[in-house]
Amino acid sequence: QEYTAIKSEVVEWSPAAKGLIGEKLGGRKVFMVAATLRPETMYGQTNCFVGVSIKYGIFAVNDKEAYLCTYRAARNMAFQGVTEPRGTIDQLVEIDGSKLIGTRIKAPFAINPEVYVLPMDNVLATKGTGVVTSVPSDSPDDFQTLTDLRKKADFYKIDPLWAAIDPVPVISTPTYGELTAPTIVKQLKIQSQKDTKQLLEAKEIAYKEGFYNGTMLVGEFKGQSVQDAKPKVRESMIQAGLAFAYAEPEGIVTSRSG
Ligand code: ZZB
Repeated sequence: QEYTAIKSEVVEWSPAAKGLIGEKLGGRKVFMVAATLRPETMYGQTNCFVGVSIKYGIFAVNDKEAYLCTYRAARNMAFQGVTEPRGTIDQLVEIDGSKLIGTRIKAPFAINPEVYVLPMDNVLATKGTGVVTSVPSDSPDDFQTLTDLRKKADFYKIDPLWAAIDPVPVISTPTYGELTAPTIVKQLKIQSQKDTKQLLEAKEIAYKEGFYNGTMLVGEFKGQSVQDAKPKVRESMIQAGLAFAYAEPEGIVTSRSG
């Protein structure tokens, strides 16, 4: 499975993270790294998700940069030549996902340039980097999680301000309009992020509709089909130093084969 790894620079740590990290970064900039199959949707990022019971690390890439992701992802990256020298895994800090909530990060290429880190129940530690960038306009899981967080901010222990950005229309589809994911979630009468079976169905529909019938509403490739724009947005992000290729070794991808 070939993902695009998106680099979101940390702008301001949550108080819990700041206390833990202290002086351990050696002056490096930290980027949260999210694995995505849909680089063309990055214009519509509204927040970033982590699992509260997942353990993350901050790993040195070189003297200037460090990446925040799971240990498993850091090891894959090391062997894919992301770190210097190749194969190096240098963990500077270990940190629980719960401590990252409320951290403010840059959202590369997004219409909203800065977003907050929020909790999601269904983040898998065994897939991608364990960090998920949220695009509620086009991802049913993201839209439903954002909806849950807004309804029950106290329960999820978040400041409502962190979940305040509305879904941004970035792709239009003939069947579902400019907000494909919210429309599908409503049609399937999905109520919560716990409705995992219906969310899986919604995701399949949204993937197919977006890929085969979607048209870009924003960005450098506005007006082009998603099929044409997808590799171009990816390349553009890589050229800008805001993304890199990240492959998941075969045989351990948990939810989906395609
Ligand atoms: C942004 C995005 C925008 C995504 C979209 C999807 C969609 P899949 O399809 O199951 O192989 N993801 C990545 N890592 C994790 C994780 N550890 N736990 C849970 N979810 C994760 O998974 C690939 C997608 O699942 C990724 O692409 C990421 O969300 C999320 F408009 O990134 B995506 C219709 C989907 N639309």
